[in-house]
Amino acid sequence: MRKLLLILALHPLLAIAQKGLQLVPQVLSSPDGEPAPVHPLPTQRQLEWQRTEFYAFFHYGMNTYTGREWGNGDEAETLFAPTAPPKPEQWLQTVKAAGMRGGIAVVKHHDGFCLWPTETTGHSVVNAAEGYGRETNIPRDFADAARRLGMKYGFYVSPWDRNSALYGTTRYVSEVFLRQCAELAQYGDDQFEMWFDGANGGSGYYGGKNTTISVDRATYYDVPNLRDSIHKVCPMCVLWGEGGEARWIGNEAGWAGETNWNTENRGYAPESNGMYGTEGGWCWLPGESDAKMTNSGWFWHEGEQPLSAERLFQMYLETVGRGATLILNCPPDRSGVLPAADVRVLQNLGKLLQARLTTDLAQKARIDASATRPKGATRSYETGMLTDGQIETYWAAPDDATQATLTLTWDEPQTLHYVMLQEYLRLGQRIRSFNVEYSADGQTWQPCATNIETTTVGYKRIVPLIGTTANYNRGVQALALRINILDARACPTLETLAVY
Ligand code: FUL
Repeated sequence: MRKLLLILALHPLLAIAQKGLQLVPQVLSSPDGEPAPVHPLPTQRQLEWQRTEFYAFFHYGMNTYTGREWGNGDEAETLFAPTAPPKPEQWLQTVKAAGMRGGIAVVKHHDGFCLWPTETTGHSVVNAAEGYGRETNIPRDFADAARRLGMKYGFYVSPWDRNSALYGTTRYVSEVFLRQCAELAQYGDDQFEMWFDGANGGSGYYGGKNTTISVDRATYYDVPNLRDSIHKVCPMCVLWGEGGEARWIGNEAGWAGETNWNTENRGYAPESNGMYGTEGGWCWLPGESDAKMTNSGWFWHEGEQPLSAERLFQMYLETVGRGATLILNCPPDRSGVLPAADVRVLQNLGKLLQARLTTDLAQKARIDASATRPKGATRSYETGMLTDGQIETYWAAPDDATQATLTLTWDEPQTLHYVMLQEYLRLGQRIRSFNVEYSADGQTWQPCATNIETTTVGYKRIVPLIGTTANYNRGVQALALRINILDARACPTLETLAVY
């Protein structure tokens, strides 16, 4: 008995219980002296997803042929009648030239029509118009094309189904929706995102009931089961929206907040907070901005026009350049290809991105830091890590610093347009505030980007030095440039610093 008492007294949990619950923060030191992480942190899957940055949305399906945006679900399958075989390879090739790294194809919209031969419903290409319609299998051809082109791919599958007679019952979830997702997972274990729309409009055909059905989208779709099942087959597939691994940016106009935290209080924060996220939120939930490249709907419509390449470039700066990803909708037409006018604009967008954001002038600058963390056993945190092109190396300040200045100096005056910063997100999002100054003579300093809210950095921040995303022309003439980090949740880290 005495022995037992002794064991109990030595047991650490018991010791805590005796003293009252005193949790002592445990800081594990790394042999490399890396900064302690600021939680929450991204999963590997989320990190790789964030690195996709810019990709396309392809809204194509029954609505392309009916001219609608939301089909009711009672459309005859034979209305799906492509005038030529749909060519996902042309879609992806075009957006690759525009600087995009992948795409998401809509394979089932709210009307329930499936663009692959599913076993879950007859409302699919199996019963489409004879010929090209019936031969269509978008998931198969889209995944094949993406692999050939070395691009990332995934599918949009609408949880809301205005065709299904089972919608609203548990059988719809287990026998239709989850099985459709499982079928789609079979088109490739290398998918990077599955897109689950939040729309649950209510009214629809529903197998002839022509009624209104409401569900609680937070609980109805068995998301935890869905997420586990998809991840078993597609380990790197982020479940967007209903799936809970990335958040809607809160608007469809192609902009994220200048202050944009990757953290959020999932389940409590309103979607209207999507632009900004929440500092100190309990989960990692990075923002994705969905926007259209045309002046009409998500699906192709007669007479629509693409926006200009300049406008799309600005959208890029206001989404990717503010730490969100951009999924830009490019709608294929009735012949199953992107129309010539859209292709031209996308080519021009690719040229703008190439001309304005690829020649990195930081590569030929001397970079000094006001303070740098001491070298570890195998790792250095010197400013050279900012420009080495390696995503797993980074510059970091010492533990006691939440402020630091990075100064770039050139031998000759330079014309500068943008500063690009990336935090080392494996250690969490840290920077709260910074500013940028330039010097024409290397002695006296002037503020630049003064109309820009220079707060968070996150995955990527592109700061237009002239203070607006709306035009490019002038730039800033400088012999030196400095970035002053003014406040951070813990000592700041930066994985990349580039200047264009
Ligand atoms: C919305 C949908 O209702 C639209 O039709 C479109 O698919 C868009 C991307 O998401 O919520």
